[in-house]
Amino acid sequence: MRFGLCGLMHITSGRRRRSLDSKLDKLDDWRRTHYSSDLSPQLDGKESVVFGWIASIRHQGNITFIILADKDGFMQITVKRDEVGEEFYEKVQRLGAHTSIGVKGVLRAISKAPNGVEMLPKEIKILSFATLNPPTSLYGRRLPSVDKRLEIRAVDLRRPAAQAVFKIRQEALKALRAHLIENGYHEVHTPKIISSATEGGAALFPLLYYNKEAFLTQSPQLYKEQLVMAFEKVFEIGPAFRAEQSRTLTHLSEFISVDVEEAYVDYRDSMNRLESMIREVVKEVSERCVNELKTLGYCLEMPQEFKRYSYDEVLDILSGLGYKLDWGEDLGSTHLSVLAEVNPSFYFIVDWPAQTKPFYIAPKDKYSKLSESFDLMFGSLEIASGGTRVSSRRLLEKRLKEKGLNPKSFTYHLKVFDYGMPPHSGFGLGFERLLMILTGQSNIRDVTYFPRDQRHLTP
Ligand code: AMO
Repeated sequence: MRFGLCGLMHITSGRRRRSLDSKLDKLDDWRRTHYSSDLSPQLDGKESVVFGWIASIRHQGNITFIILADKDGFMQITVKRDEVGEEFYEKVQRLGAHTSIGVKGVLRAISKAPNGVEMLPKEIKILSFATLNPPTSLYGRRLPSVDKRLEIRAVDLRRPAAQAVFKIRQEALKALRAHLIENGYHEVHTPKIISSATEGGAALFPLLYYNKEAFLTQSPQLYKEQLVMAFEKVFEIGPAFRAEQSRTLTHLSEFISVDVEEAYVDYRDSMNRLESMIREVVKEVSERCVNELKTLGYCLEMPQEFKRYSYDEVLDILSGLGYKLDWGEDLGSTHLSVLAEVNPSFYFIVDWPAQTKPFYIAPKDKYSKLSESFDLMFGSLEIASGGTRVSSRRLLEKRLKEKGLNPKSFTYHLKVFDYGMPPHSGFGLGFERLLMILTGQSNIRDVTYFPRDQRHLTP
């Protein structure tokens, strides 16, 4: 059986698979000496062992060029028939894209190859055959739909553009964590199985917890607030679950929430922290992911400042553009699109009516209808929200009742407030939404390894 250029024949029968399995080599004591990123012309003449999967294979006369991909990039294996002998050469002719191999050989500097070096192989191990054609081409300009690609997500993630997105994800995560730890925040983990809603009753996933009803958490809100009593400055980067009723390009049923909470500060400090954290992440990503951003053909321009518009100012702007909104109403998608034309980059909307915000957000003062709250926007996309918290038990109970929630369901939380809850403030940031902005992707599923939404419970 000969595999075509970059392609594979469909070999689906069990007999065929068994026959291929019998042709596989064992890893034995072969171990990698170099990743593609370690290779350079300086290694000319050195022995090396490399592993990876075949990104492409091209036969040209008596030479076969294999482009081998590993976690860091690509390398070239140049198989010359007269140097490797017939048996080796025949073995190579059986290879096709996505096959996993190991190669031992000598490195040779050559300007045309990736990293300026190619490998002239001496031994090869075939470690697994790809027996099906993936539904997506790695290099195709026109991508199949996300739904199609998600069917074999593990292979779809081998696309250079996907690799670029997820390397940026990794760098962004590192930068977020480093920024918070360097600024004195303590990383925490809070329960994901909880007994009551924190972000309103509608979007909860119920589950059976022994013989009781429980829920997957919508956010670590109440726990992060409790933890400031002992640790003052805390953060968590973890999953949050929302039973979203609509399918959009910006909502997941399970997303990663970056939650920050701090004692003895208010919402102005939280906004400053959020802005400096995002600036740091953008700086790190643009410095460390130059190649990845180039692969994506994307560059994020940062504004001089993150402007702060009050809710009332936003209403005035919208009204000036012919979009009337009653005071106290939340902004709809049309309003957000209009605002995105006024400010397509990062900006805050602050001082929201208390009625639009959750029970734990503090009113501006005793008689005000406004709250000490903010949303961080990027054009029409909300990336984060936060605010000063209610720190008095009496007021929290009142706010719960106003929101139609039963204070009894929150007894475990309310009683903490009897032991001297300090004033505190914080925010929650949708990590995937931030990534959409960092990578220029328009569908949140493209920045998520295995997205969960109404349609996807597998893979
Ligand atoms: P909120 O509900 O606004 O606030 O959520 C915070 C941020 O999380 C992101 N987000 C989502 N991302 C993807 N899919 C979803 N379904 C989804 N829902 C929300 C958004 C949003 O801005 N406890 C408060 C935060 C706080 O006050 O600390 C909270 O969860 O980017």
